[in-house]
Amino acid sequence: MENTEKKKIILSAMQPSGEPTLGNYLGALKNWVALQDDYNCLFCAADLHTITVRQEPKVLRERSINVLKLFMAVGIDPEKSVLFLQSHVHQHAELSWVLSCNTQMGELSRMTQFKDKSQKHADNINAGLFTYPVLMAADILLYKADLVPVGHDQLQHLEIARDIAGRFNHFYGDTFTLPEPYIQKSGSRIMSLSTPENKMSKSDPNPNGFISLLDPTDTIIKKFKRAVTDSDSEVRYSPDKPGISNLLDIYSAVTGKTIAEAEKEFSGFGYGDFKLAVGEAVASMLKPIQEKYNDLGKNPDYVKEVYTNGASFASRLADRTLSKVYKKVGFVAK
Ligand code: AQP
Repeated sequence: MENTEKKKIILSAMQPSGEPTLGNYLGALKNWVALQDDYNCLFCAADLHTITVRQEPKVLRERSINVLKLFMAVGIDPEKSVLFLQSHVHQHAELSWVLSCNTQMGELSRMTQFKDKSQKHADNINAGLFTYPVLMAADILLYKADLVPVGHDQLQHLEIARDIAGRFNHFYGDTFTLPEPYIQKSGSRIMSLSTPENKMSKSDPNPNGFISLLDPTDTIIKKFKRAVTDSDSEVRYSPDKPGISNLLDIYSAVTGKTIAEAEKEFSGFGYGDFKLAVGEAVASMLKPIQEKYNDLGKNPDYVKEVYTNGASFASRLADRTLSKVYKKVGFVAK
């Protein structure tokens, strides 16, 4: 990343909480690739965030590297963008502490993701789950990100990051850039194949609910064949047909055809033919990504070099902000 260019800064992250899904690709990764030429981009595997839900340490380590490999396999170019692991840049956790002392309990308790996740993980409602938005604010503010690509589910977290930044600037003088949401042009919310009322998630315990970016072709076809639809047989987009509408969204995003074109293409065909066509389109889109991913697997030294260089670059940027913050709050310089 050329720091001297006057391009706007974009930061985005993905949790290594499972194998990234088709939802992660269509809703985030595909857009990230497109942003690289016009912005200075930093992309990280958000491993610090991931431990808000209990993880198997060995699996987390593997998934963290795999997420970075997938970033590269989908087309994020380490020559253009900064790729790193969040835990490799210690300033994230340090800024998060300072920001948490400038965040109100009341603000955090309004976060819907906290309410959702604490219901989902009722046996482990830890303080990290509650303060998650503060760490996310630190991720963004450390790099003076102008823009943060967010889905609607993350808008509330971006707003709190802006509130925290604004409050800090008010008390201590101008320090942080107030980030704006970058609402992506494409990328509707992809829903679960087994429960189309819920979004497709990589940590879904039911593997039939999601398409992993690494699923082999026959698994992809099988999962689409099993996708929950309805008793009707018409391929039509409608709120009372969430399963078929989701498949139409996927087909449209993958082929570039409009929903109307897709409906026309499958008019008179049964669900079986349609599901097979969606499965085949997804599998052929993922094939080159999987090939690149497998090639990267043969070159772990290169992958390590990418995330090591990424972390040292990110750390230098982050340190400028953190040093300024420490000075402003009254810590003694080393
Ligand atoms: N189903 C989805 N459709 C469209 N976009 C999605 N994203 C996630 N799921 C979908 C987008 O992917 C980016 C990275 O997400 P994340 O890993 O930081 O967390 P998440 O949104 O919680 O993703 P998951 O897959 O659902 O993870 P788990 O299972 O751990 O909760 C974000 O930009 C998100 O909008």
